[in-house]
Amino acid sequence: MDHQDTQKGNISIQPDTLALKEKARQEGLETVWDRFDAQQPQCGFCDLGLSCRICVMGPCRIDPFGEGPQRGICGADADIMVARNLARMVAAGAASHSDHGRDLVETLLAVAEGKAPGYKLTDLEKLSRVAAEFGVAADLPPAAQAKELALALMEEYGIKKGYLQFTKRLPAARLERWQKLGIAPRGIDWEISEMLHRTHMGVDNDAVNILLQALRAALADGWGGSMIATEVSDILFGTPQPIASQVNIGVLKPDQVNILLHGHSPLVSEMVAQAAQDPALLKRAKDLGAQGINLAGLCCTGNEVLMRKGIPMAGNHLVQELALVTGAVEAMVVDYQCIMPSLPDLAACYHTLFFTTYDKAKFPKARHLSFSPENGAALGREVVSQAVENFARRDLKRVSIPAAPQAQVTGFSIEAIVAALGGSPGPLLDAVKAGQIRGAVGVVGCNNPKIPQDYGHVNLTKALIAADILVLDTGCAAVAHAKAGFKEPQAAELAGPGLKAVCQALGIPPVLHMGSCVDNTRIINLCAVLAGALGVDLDMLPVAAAAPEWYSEKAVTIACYAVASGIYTVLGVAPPVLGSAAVTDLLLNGLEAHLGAKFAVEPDPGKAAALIISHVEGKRRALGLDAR
Ligand code: BF8
Ligand code: SF4
Repeated sequence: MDHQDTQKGNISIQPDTLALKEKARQEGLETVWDRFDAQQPQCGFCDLGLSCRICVMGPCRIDPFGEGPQRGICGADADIMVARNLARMVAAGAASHSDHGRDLVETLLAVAEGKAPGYKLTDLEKLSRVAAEFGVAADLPPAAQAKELALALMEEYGIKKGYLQFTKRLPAARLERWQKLGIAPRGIDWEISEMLHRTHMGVDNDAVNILLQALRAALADGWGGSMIATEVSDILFGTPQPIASQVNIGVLKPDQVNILLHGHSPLVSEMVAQAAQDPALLKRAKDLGAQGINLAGLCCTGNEVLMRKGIPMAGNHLVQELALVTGAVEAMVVDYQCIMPSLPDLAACYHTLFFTTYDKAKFPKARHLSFSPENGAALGREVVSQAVENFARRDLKRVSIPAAPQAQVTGFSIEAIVAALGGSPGPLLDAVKAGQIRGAVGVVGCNNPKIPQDYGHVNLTKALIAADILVLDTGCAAVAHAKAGFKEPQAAELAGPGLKAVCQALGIPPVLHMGSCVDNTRIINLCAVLAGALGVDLDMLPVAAAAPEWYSEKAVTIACYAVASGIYTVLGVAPPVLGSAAVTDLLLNGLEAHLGAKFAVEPDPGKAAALIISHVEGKRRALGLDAR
């Protein structure tokens, strides 16, 4: 199924999406699919990576058929152009998640200094554990530990001597490979900024050399900025533990004040969640005729508060506009990333208030409340208070919540998985060795209107669990899986006999939610733990990753750090590299000799599953485990 199906109107496999898209059509409201259609045909040069607007001698294009120009005005050929474009995507993706991590570190410091009312140090055990990795003395009181840790984490962003601290979590063999290739990550900002420098006109003109730095920038995110985001979020708000919740647009309540939490960071949403429990605000909501204050998440902010608080999930990337079309949302509060610029206009078609909270992520027509660690708690209260007052303005004639919520269990941090296994990863390894579980695959990433929403995620994952492969998920993929019912313990019935028996014995679903997109670092950390326990490098493990419906620069970065970490990665959408045979060959083949892993591109979820299953069985064989 390719994007032509989408153009024929096959936009989603989800009934709630289809019903609300129809409501939008009836009300004359434009959504992402209308704009997608209006953009057809999309630019073939850009699709192949063969256009460049890095400087204003250009823009330039290269003719893929060999008849027109084969070089840009500066002399860049197809290989240079494609490599530079991909590398800049990686740099932007790494910058996004790593800057999110920086916001957490800034707040950690403010909390340690007693300047952030409403926030606290929640997981002291993790604080000590991570602080110890940075050489912080164990006998300091928590606030002092947090301060030293925050200052040490800030240094990870700058010019470091040596390599990022979290890379020490890896087997030595992996670090040695990186050092040999010159891709062991130094400072986080250093790698991102060097990537931009090297892709300026006339700097690095060797496609392979450019791509190696792209891998290093991606590793600076995966084993740096994103990992910092995950660890510090756990320290501040608690490490997730299994918790029951719900998913799909049916989590909005017709008789309550509905507030949607959208974006990526937990810093604002945690404060909104605190304020929503304030007795005075709850009383005011009741006085205005609402039965309560209902919070629901979208995208990765939704994943953050779902994992830690069980706040239900309204939907993933392609639902963000339609959630407003329910007419039942009093307020949407956003932080940053993946927030469609169309939202404020759509909110204005209803009574919905649209709040922006970061000075680095403003939207015209939004109500802007400027967040800082110092004022976060007050800001949360302000959002909830305005949302409550807005309940009276809801137009009941335009309300439609076309689905009943689906149950899910979430909250599978590594700590929670190890606890479910009885305190050590041993039983998981035993099940893998015995062949009951063949391997594990991270199915992650976005929605993309080129693919019917959730078709890729749900069908790939269904095939993997049926083949006794444990699926770990994050981001928008996780929402798709939950809506399909894969995150209920009863979903064990959908798994092959081996995985089913393990899930039933432990009372867990066959698809484990590990969090938001920065929490892909939980997956690579888990791989490092398993590799360490087996005494092998990560590329020896029977594991893989897949991003069936990815759209964003961040997803390219994640895929790059997965492959550089030794994890075979299958993409459902081709990145814009096919204009260079050399770059394409490097990604699909050449990397493997150096990193033990490579990319594949396969839009058909059935065929992607076959590739992954054969990879997992091949790795089992190489480890001397039974293979099918
Ligand atoms: O960081 S999966 S659409 S929401 S980029 Fe965005 Fe993609 Fe969703 Fe989360 Ni991740
Ligand atoms: Fe054209 Fe080269 Fe400038 Fe790119 S950098 S726009 S290829 S002249």
